[in-house]
Amino acid sequence: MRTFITGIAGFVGQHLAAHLTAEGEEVAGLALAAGRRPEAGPAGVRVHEGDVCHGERVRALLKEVRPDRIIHLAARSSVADSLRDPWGTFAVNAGGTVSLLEAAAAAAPAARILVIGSAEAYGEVREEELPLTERRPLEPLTPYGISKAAAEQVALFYRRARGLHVVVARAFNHTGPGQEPTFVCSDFARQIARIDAGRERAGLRVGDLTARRDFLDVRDVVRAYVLLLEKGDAGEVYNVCSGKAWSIGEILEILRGYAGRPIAVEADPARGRSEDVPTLVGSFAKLEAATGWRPGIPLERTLKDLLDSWRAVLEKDQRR
Ligand code: A2R
Repeated sequence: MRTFITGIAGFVGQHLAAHLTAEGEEVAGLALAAGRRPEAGPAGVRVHEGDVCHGERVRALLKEVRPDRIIHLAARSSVADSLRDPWGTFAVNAGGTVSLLEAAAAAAPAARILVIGSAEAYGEVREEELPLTERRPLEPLTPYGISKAAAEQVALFYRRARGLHVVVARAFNHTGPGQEPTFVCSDFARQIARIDAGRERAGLRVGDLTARRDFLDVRDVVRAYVLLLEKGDAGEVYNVCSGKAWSIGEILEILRGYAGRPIAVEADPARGRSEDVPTLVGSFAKLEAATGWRPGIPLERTLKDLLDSWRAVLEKDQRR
């Protein structure tokens, strides 16, 4: 079985490549030429450089790799960035999905394909609508959410009109070792590791702590993605979530509990987000019914592993 992963050098891409190679699968992928860590990935993984929006390049790569499965992770993944550069986010997230699926229709029409949507596409939801099921209409509030809602529609179009075997994963928040510190859990963990190591004297800077999110461990997420490729129905959308909401403040307290010293907290208005959605929590009943998947790793362990991974990064830096 050969799997082609777009966005393979990103956070989820690296975990996914590691998961698949550990299962003995053949893995190839696409990373931005100018992107970070284009060489990343476990041994035996073939990483090709290119932009997912360049249809000809993607088509040529699919012809060369001849994948049985494609997982489309390449994206501008930050809500905050999407507010600064809505067009860039839309071009990559929606346009890149068109580009990939056009290429797949021409060069890998029999491949099973998973397109990654986002819970940000649900928009502002009322308490009584929680936990969200896939039937809840999408009313995105941010350029990122809009771009992901569009990517889903693109995926469903290629199923309907071109007969591709496309499944959509609607991913809620996820975190774990290797996540960029532009995301809140990783930001807090990195700051705590730096304060603990005496590299930072100021307190831990935080934005809005009230938003409530449904967090999964990235290792549970990649397991869900592979199961969806194997068992998901084409043309269907599946929430990938834990079913539990954690406030950002609760996450902060768990991480502070792992610190080696008391950690002062300072409010940083620059870390707040004006267009934020107050609460997102989903139901994974449809995913479980289709695949048997359930979340396996408790958030406390995920956060501990994340903090330990930042500690290891700092130690490595210090030894240089
Ligand atoms: O922006 P970079 O240099 O970090 O590269 C990102 C890459 N990427 C692209 N690849 C090919 N062509 C493009 N035009 C393009 N633009 C961005 O996609 C990065 O290596 C990867 C996405 O990885 P992360 O930003 O680490 O996101 P993560 O957490 O792995 O999320 C995977 C998927 C995304 O579709 C998210 O929107 C969704 O799950 O939550």
